[in-house]
Amino acid sequence: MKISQELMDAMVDQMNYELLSEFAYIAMASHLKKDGLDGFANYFMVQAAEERFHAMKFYNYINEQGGHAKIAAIPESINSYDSVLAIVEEALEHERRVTARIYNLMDIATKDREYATISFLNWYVDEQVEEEDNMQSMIDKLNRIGENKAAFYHYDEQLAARVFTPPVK
Ligand code: OFO
Repeated sequence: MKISQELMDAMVDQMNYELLSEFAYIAMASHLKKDGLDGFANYFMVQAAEERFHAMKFYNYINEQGGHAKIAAIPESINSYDSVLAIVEEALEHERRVTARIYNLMDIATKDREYATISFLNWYVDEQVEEEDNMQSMIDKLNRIGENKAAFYHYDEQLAARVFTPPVK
C-alpha cells in the first residue's frame, strides 16, 4: 500500500461517515414524509443519494490504493425534530462537521506529501462549499417564508422537482 496507514484509516473512516450522512438524510426525509411534506422529503432523499455517491467515491479510491474499505457500525440517526427549520439547521451543522473532517484528511495528506490523495480530496473541498451553501440558502428561504403557509407549501412543491444527477467526475 502506497499511502500511510494513518491516512488510509482516516479515508476509511470518512467513507463510513459519508454512509452515516446518507442514513442521517434518509431519517430526515422519513420524518418529513410522515408529516406529509413530500417535496422536502424528496429533497433530503436526493441528498442521501449524493451521500451514497460520496461514500462510493471513497470506496473506489481506497480500493485503487490497495486499502480495505471496511464497513463500520453506523450510529442511530436523529429520528425526531421539532420543525422543518430544525432539520435544515442540523443538516447545515452536519455539513460543517463534514467539511472539518475533509480538511483534517487534507492536513494528513499534505503532511505525507501524498499528492494523488490531495488531488482526490480537492473534489470534496469544492463539493463542501456547495453542500453548506445549499443548506444555508434553505434556512434563509425558510426564515423569509416565516408563518406564510401558502409560501411554505409552494416551496414544498418546488422541492419535489429535485433529482439526483451523478456528477460527471
Ligand atoms: Fe458528503 O457531504 Fe454531505 O455530508
